Amino acid sequence: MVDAPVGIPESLVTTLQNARGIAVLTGSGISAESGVPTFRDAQTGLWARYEPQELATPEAFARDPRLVWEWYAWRRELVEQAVPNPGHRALAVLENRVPGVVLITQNVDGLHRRAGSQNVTELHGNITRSKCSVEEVVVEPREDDTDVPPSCPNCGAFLRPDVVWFGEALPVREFEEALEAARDCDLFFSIGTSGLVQPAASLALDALRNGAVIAEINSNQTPLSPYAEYLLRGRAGEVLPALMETAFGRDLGGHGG
Ligand code: BV8
Repeated sequence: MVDAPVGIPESLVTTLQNARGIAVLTGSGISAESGVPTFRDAQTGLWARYEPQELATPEAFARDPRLVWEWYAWRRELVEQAVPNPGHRALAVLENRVPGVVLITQNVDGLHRRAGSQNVTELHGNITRSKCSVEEVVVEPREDDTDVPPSCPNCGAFLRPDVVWFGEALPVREFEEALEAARDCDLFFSIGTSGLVQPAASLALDALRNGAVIAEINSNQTPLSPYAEYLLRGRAGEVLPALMETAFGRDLGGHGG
């Protein structure tokens, strides 16, 4: 195990440059530097007294649809004000420089696509989309609908955020894509995730079982750390650009965001 608090290990650069297949799993830590609170940070202000796992459930929505809708409206506002950070942009560069990179995210903030990544698998949905809570189709509220939550224009049921709540199954196609990428890769990056939420957290071990090298980029230790060949301790917004620059040179090309 190579524990590189700041520097980028040469052998990781070589592995990155020669990798046959790369899979990347990101969590809320990669969006922290864009001002999007992680799940384990204390929620701020009004939401300080709620646990995300209490609000991000079908039961909470059934019990208090207004509270849950307002919590997501607050988070959606944060996400819409957020800007992709150098960590997101470095992953867009990686996708440009290495064919076939699969970016799997647990995040629902859409910042990877806004940073220029094209091939993004959103395991837990996307907070900027709404869907009918009965028909499960993605649909936006009518302009003049000021109810909280708003109603489905088709059937009148409550709308809900198009995210996967605790206790809900992940989207089948996305999870199969993620499993395939984890099993086919020879280099698996776990970036900014505490690795506590299943089944996303099992992807890294799937990769390991299939012979991949694990590289973890995180400001803290996680349950995955003991299995990682490379532990890059630090902020994704600093480590990822340094890694890409070392591996691919400075002219990283600009990316929108
Ligand atoms: C399912 C969308 C079954 C919603 C999310 C007991 C044991 C095992 C599993 C379970 C169990 N009991 C219940 C379960 C299952 C449950 C689960 O895993 N629970 C956990 C809490 C134990 N999982 C589920 O319910 C899943 N569904 O199992 O369904 C099923 C099957 C068939 C049919 C029906 C049902 C669904 C899980 C998805 C939940 N939805 N998000 C929303 O956003 O509101 S999960 C949500 O939390 C995120 O998407 C993300 O996945 C997770 C938070 O994790 P992280 O992203 O890792 O964030 P966290 O804050 O924890 O960590 C941040 C990390 O970044 C830290 O390590 C920190 O050090 C680091 N960091 C911070 N800053 C930086 C940084 N690193 C680098 N740079 C920085 N700057």
